[in-house]
Amino acid sequence: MFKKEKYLNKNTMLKVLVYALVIGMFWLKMTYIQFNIFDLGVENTNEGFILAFNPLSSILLIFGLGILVAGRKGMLVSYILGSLLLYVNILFYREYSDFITIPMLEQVVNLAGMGSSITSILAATDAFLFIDVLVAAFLLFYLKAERLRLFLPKRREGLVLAIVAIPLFLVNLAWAETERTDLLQRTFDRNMLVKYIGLINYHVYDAVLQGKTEMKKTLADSNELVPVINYLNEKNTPLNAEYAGVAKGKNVIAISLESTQTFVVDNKLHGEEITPYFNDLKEEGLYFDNFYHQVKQGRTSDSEFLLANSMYPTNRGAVFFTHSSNEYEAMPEVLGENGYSTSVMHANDKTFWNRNVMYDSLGIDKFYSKEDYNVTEENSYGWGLLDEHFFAQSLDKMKKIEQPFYTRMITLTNHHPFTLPEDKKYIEEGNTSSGTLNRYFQTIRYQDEVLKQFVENFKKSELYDDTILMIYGDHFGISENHQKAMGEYLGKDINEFEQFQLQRVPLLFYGKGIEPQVNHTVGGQVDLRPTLMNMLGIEDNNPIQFGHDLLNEDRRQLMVTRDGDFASEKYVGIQGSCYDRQTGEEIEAELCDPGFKQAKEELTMSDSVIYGDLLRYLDETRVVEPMDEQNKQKQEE
Ligand code: GP9
Ligand code: MN
Repeated sequence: MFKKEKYLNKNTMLKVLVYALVIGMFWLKMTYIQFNIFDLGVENTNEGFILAFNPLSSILLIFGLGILVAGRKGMLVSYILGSLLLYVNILFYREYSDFITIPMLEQVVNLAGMGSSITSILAATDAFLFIDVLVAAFLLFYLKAERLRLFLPKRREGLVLAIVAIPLFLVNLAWAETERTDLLQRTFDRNMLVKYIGLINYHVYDAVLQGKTEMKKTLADSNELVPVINYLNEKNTPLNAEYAGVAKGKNVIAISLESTQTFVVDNKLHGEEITPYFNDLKEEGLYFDNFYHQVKQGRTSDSEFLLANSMYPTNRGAVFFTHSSNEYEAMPEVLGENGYSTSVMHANDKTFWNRNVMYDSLGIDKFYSKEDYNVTEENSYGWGLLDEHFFAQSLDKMKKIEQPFYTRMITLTNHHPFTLPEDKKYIEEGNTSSGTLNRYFQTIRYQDEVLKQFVENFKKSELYDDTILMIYGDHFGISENHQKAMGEYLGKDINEFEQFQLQRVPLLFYGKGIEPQVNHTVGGQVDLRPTLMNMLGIEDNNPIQFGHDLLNEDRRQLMVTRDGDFASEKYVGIQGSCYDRQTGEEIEAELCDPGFKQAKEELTMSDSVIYGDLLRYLDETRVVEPMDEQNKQKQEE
C-alpha cells in the first residue's frame, strides 16, 4: 500500500513535470517570437510583462482541447498545429507587417503567385523554431518505459486545462486594459491586439469577428442605408466648377504605379535623381503632394477598390475576396453607362486578388491579364512581365480599343523584393542598412525609365489629343520594418509622425487641357473618383461615396486611414497621439479628438455599407432622393 502510494506520487510528479515542460517550451517559444520576430512596439515594463504572460491562457486552451479530444496524441497535434500557426504568421508578417485574418486565409492562392518574394521571406534559421516540436514528441511518447509510464494524460485533465484558460484570459484582458481601455471594442490595429492578448488569442477573437460579420449581411435591411446617405449629404462638398468637364469626352489612362511613394519624387541617391522623368512630367501636369494611400491588407486591390467605389476597403482581409459578390455601382459601371468602354491591364494571373471575379462586380468590361500578353522567359523577371514590355504591349492594345475608353494599367516590377536583371539597373543601389530599401531605389529608377518610354510613345500616338493620364502610387513599398534604414537615407529619425507621412503616394493628372499646378490639399485615394468624374463632366448619381473632389478649395481636408488615424489640414492623429501637420511636433492629444471621432464615424459608415451589402438597396432608396435634392436647393437659397 505504502509502496503503491509512493509510486503514484512519483508518477504524478513526473506527469506534472512533463506537463510543465511541454507547456513551458511552447510558452517560451511563443514569447520569443512575440518579442523578437514581431515588432509590437512594447513601450514599458508593464507591457513587456503582459506580452510575456499572454501566451499562457491560449496554450492551456489548445492543449486542453487537444487532450480532451484525443489524449496524448491530441496534445501533440495541438503542439504541431500551434507551431505551424505561429510560423505561418511569421512568414505573413515578414511580407505584410500584419497578422493573418480569416478572410485572408482564402488568399493562400496569392502566395503561390508571389514567385521570388516567397523565398525571400524564408530563413534557414527558421528550422530552429521547430526543434521543440521534436522534444515535445519525445517527452510525450518515447519516455514511456513500462516502469515509468510517464505521461498518460486523462481526458478530464484536458477539460480542466481548457477551463483554467478562461480565468487566465480574463486576468490577461483586465491587465491589458490597464494599458488600453476597451481593447476589444477598438480593434482597428491588429498589432495592438497581438501585443496585449497574444497571437493565438487574437486568432480566437478574429474568428468571433468573422461570425459577427457574416451575421451582419444576413440581418441587414434597406433602412440601414438611410443614415449613411444622411451622413454623406451632411459632409458633402460641391464639385469644383472650374475643372468640371475639362476632360469631357476624353479617354482616361489610369496608371497604378506599384509600391511608389512620394518620398522618391524630387529626391536623390548618390547625387542622381531617382525619378528624373516623373519629376519633369509633374511640372507639366496637375500634381498633388499631400496625397495618401489608404490601403490595408488588400494592398493593390484595396487601392483599386478605393478608386472604383470611393469607399474604404475593409479592415480585415481584402474586400476583393471577402465582398466580391456584393452589389456595387462602381465608377467603371457608371462610365460604361456614359458610353465609355472600360478595361484593366495587368500582366499577372487573372485570379490574383480575385480580380477576375471582382472586376465583373465593378462593371469592368474587359480584363487584359497575363494570358493576353506575350510573356516569355526573356521578357520576364521576378513577379513576371517586366514593366517595359507591359507598357509597350498595353499601348498597342489601347490603340485598338473602342473610344472613349477608361483603362487602368497596373505595373508590377517595382514590387517587393525589388529585384532586377543587371542590365536594367540604371542607378547604383542604396547604401543603407536595409537591402530592401537599397534595391527599391533601383526598381523605382527602372520604373521611371519605362514610364518615360510609355508616356513619350503615348505623346507621339494619335491618342494624345483625346486622352488624359491619371498616374498614382498604389501604396507604400517600404514597410515600417525598414524605418531605421529609411532614417539613414532621409537623414532624420523616423518616428510615428514621419512614418505616417511616408504613406504619401504621388498623384498626377496630365494631358492637353490640364493646366500645370502643384496642389497641396490633403487627400487620399478615396477622393479619386469624384475628382476624375468631375473632370470628365459626368454626373455620378451614386450617392454612396466618401471622397471629396480634390480640386474643390472648400473641401473637407480629412484623410482617414484604415487604422482610424487621420491627417487634416492642421493635424495628424496617430493612435491617440496628436501632431502638428506642418511641424511634426507632438501636441496636446485633445486637439485631435474631433478628427479621431470623424475618422471613426467615416469608417463605421463605410463598413456598414460593405458588411451589409447595402448598395443592393440603392435603387429602393433613390426613390426618396428627389426629396433630398429639394432640401438641398432650399438650403442653398
Ligand atoms: C499583383 C500586384 C501586386 O497582381 O497587384 O499586388 P500587391 O502585393 O502589391 O498587393
Ligand atoms: Mn501593389
